[in-house]
Amino acid sequence: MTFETISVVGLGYIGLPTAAVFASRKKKVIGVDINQRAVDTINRGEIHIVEPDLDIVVHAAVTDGYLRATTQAEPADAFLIAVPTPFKGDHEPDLSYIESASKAIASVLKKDDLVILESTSPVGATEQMAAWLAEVRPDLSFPQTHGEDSDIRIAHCPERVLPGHVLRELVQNDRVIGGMTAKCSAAAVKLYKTFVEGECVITNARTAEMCKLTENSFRDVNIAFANELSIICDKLEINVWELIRLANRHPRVNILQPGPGVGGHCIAVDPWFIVSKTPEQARLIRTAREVNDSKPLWVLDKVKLAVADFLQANPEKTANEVTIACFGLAFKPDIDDLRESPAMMIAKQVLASHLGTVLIVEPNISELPDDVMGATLVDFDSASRDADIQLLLVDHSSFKGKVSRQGLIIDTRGIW
Ligand code: SAJ
Repeated sequence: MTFETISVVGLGYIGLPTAAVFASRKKKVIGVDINQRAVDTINRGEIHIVEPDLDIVVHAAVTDGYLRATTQAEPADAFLIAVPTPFKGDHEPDLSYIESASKAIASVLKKDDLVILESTSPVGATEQMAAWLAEVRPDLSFPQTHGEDSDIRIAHCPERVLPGHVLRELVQNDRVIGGMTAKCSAAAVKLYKTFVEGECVITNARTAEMCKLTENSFRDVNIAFANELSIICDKLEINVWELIRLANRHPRVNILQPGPGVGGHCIAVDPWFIVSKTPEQARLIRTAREVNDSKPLWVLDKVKLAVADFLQANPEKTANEVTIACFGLAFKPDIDDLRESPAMMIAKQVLASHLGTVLIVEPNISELPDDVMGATLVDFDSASRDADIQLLLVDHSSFKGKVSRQGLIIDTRGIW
């Protein structure tokens, strides 16, 4: 089996880098996305997302003729589905993007093709995808009914790359490959070995699905532990960062860092996929989500208390004369991604409830998003000079070592 043409469905933060890396290994890659603007941008050799060095790799792949984007599925030897899996209503996983992607490729499938689900998915999603494919193509046989003799091979291979380091981690990280049969796994390993230098470790599809959810839940639970400690320490008047540094000197203790909450599109979402399948059993995982989701509210209470303290110390002033500066909006340090960001949520609420001026320092953007339009985007020095309350929300490198000395400080990241 050879993979001359590879189709990547969903050209976002995972799909586009994956497509570009396959193309950089001289595979013919057809990228498919429903977003016409993204398709046009890529076909110009440009990118619509922010990720270091991705622009260079995509530009080369398109100019050399190995990568092309389209809105319509086309025949290929292997298909990788990398579409979003958000949750809906009561934290139930929404598989509708996987459903439309699988139905879109089903019509162009041919005997011996390989279909890989890369999207982070609840346990059972790969089998569900196989069922959707079979529904559209009764003329082909699938592993769920024909085992090793099936015409089509199917596997789950979750992505595990860290935003900001995607191109390096795509190549270097180990991959968990969960085929629906042994032949499916072997085919997927062969495909990934085109560029993966890490080990490709074989398991079944359900374990691969659960493995990805477990990795992100592990991190979420560990961050929740740190966040809960920070609230406890605040009550007990102990410096939580010093405490964690000391505890981490124990050879078997490794606590993560507290912050204003957990953001991004993965760690704050994926644990719910475990909770929604096994609500009775996943008690700790659910509580960790609740602890992390409530941390921004705790920070907002701290801001209210700081304003009250400031007014008490400065009785000549009124609330509308108090200036608050928010340092950082991104969901984590040194990126410009403001989506699903606890810092952004806190800044928005501060702006909505505070009567005085709100300043924002975010070195990675050039204009404020609509949600915080009423605030003023300023540089570090002006904010630290003009604000009465300094609220540090993101530990961007450029904020480190530059302590803001003026006014009351609320440091949610422990860098000041
Ligand atoms: N955070 C803390 N304290 C910490 C570490 C992180 O508050 O000690 C916060 C961050 O500020 C951020 C959030 O957690 O708001 C998530 O950031 P992150 O750097 O932990 O993770 P992501 O969402 O950028 O990427 C994660 C990674 N998963 C793990 O490290 C287990 C990545 O490898 C996955 O590929 C990615 O999720 C994904 O796509 O699932």
